[in-house]
Amino acid sequence: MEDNRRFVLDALNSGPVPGPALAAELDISRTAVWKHIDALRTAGFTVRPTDEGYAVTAVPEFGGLAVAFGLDAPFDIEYHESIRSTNERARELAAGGARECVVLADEQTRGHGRLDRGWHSPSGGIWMSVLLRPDVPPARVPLLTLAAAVAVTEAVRESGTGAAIKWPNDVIVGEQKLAGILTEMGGEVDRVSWVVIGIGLNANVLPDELPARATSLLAEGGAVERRLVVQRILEAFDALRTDVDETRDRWRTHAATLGQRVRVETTDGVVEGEAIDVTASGALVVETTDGPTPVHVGDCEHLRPA
Ligand code: BT5
Repeated sequence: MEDNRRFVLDALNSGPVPGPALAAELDISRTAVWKHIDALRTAGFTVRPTDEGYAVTAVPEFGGLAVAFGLDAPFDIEYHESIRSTNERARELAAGGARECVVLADEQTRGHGRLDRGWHSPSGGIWMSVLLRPDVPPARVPLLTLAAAVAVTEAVRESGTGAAIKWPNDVIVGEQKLAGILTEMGGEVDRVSWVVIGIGLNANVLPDELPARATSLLAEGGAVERRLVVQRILEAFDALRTDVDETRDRWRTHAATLGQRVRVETTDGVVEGEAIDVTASGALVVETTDGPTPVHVGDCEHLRPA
């Protein structure tokens, strides 16, 4: 059923299609085709019968089918109006053996950041988790976080908001946080079984629903069509995720952190100096009085331009 629904969506995305042609292509009855069309209408699509067949004339602003319509990336979308946490759900799917997919929600009731910090997720945002089964060693996983940050930054810029990346996982406008990324993984010491990349992007959300030092696309440039922003993020991420060099290059281009004096709090203490680069495993290279020092995890504060 799901595959057929996706096929119908893809066919309609290429232009009007006659019902009998869809039925023949999928080897299903015309009543079954009609049920797919009816489901699209229930999901908020306007589908009109025309001389050339069924034509989509309006797409809902958000939702699983809305994002799948015209999406050029190989992810099935599981959509929830409200859920505790999309990362939690994606981990559950991973434990159940699911392959690559995306969990998307309009609202989260228990969204979280790193170290169990809370993540405000009111209705109107983009809260999503991408479940991956990458064939990479664990040391390569942080690079997927960087690829996600690049994808979010580029999608946001396309929608007209000048954003930049703050190492390791924030997308910022000025000094305010627009998006955060939380990567979780499971596997063995030398083998990754699954990776969940959680992306929280304050989209059509009022700033007074967010914590201090946070901003939203709504506040920066006005409301966006979330389905299009999600599509651009997933497409850019899919194109980048296996390309280490391209990810690093584009990350460097968008990074607000490089060239800044930074203070990074790590579990081994504080590292302070000029941020000069990012490594192939996603570590920030900080030029300290002891020379270039790679920092793998930590909370980074921008002090001032070096
Ligand atoms: C992050 O953590 O920035 C990662 C956030 C990941 C959220 C996504 S939403 C989809 C998926 N499902 C989840 O449950 N999570 C992921 P961290 O660097 O630890 O930053 C957390 C801090 O950001 C909090 O302590 C607050 O200070 C601040 N914060 C909370 N909600 C925010 C929001 N909506 N916008 C900006 N800042 C926020």
